[in-house]
Amino acid sequence: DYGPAPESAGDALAWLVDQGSRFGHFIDGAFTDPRDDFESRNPANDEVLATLTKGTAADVDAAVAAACKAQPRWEKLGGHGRAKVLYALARGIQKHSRLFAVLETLDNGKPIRESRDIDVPLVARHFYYHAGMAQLMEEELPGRAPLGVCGQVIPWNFPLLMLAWKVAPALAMGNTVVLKPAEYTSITALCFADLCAQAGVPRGVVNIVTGHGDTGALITEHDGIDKVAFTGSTEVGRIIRRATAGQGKALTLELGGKSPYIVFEDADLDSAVEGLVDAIWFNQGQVCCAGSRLLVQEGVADDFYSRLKRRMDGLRVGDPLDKCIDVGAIVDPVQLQTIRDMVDGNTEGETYVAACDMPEGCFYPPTLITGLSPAAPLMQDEIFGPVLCATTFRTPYEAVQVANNTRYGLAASVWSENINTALDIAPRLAAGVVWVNGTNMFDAAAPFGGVRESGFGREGGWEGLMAYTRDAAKPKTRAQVAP
Ligand code: TXE
Repeated sequence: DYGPAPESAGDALAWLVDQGSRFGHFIDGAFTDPRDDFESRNPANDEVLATLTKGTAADVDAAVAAACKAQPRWEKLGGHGRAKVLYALARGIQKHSRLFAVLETLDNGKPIRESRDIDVPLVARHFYYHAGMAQLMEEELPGRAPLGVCGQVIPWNFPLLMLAWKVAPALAMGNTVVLKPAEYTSITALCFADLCAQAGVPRGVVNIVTGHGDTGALITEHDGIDKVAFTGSTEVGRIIRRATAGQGKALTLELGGKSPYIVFEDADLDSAVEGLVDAIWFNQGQVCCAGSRLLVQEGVADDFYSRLKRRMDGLRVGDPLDKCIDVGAIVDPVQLQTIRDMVDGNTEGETYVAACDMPEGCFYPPTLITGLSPAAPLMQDEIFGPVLCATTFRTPYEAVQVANNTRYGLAASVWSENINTALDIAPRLAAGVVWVNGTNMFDAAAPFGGVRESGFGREGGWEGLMAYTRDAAKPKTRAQVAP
């Protein structure tokens, strides 16, 4: 019994058809004429969902000019006034949650269960939280001022959630934004733009420009931008850091990861196996903080691997709209090829591929590679796919050494039934967040971000809000005084 029938794509496709399935940018409160420069496809069946417009220098100039013009009035509206708008956005997300969830699944390939139960609820929570903070800050935050116009570039793995992480705190603190979604997954951002127009977001406060990396660079390097917030690859993060360094722009970067998942011999092994389903097979492993590096204490390694393999065989890979699916489609054939190349290029250890039925197309099976040395390329490089790389350790000291043997530092998980072990190990790990007997837990109130090559700055919580303000007594940056 495979349970209920697949979610119907009907409403979402009807919405796309209503829009003509052709999109321009959203600038100064209205959609620009579509130019059909590139396509957005459903990775599960390769069907074209919509045609999109490439953001040119003139488009980015227009978006930045609209954001600049709108910013002073948005700031003067005050925390309570801005909260009203943010509450309206949160309610709008909830009201249209099914539409957003199905669009996200169609465009990205992630299981509907995830977009419906995780992504979209977290998006609504993010807007509610920041609406509340906007109200609170009116009294609680004297001496801070908004930065001005924020240029935000986001990736394809959590399209709407990454938009919420960027837009909600920026707006709460009185900034205006120019955001570029990833080229593979722009549709929910455009649907959000539509919601902005309905929810009473003043024109120019939110601007969405679509396009590829060159459009992203036009935004991040634009003179009229005061702060850049980027989530994506470490390579592009490096380019952005270099380019913005001389411009006096505020910058936060949330980049890649290779997060350790440490299982001690006294852990509840079944819970730790279940945790791995979330850590590495959630969103096909296309998660910056995925627990992609498994470290198991030697004495329980064989037992743990056999339980894990049994669980892997039970995972269902297939149509992302099917509510019973655990693992959906990889976002794009290029990403699929990258995963294949990395796994095929590996010469170490033993590879186990889940014995599940595999559909045709842009899918990759849940994979476990054991017996890797800590320095093996697969233990060091981010795969960004449903591939778990494993090694063993003997002592807690060795666990910490191996866990920290990485250029990244985004997240970590520690599994032990002994609270002393967990609390002893957690602070020794070089990671922005450490989960104990858990994984991938997020909340709008909890700051998230990395150390080392995983980036800097925090999103969420108090720290995330502060990253969208400046000391009101200090002079503005160059962009902030530009006409
Ligand atoms: O990322 P890019 P890609 C990692 C993951 C993945 C790899 C490549 O390992 O396999 O990166 O993915 C925009 N200036 N992560 O190529 O290129 C781009 O248009 C400004 C981890 O998709 O970094 C998109 O909107 N912007 C990660 C966004 O940057 C530029 C999530 C991300 O694309 C730009 C995604 C430029 N020069 C990938 N070049 C995470 N941390 O969650 C590209 N972009």
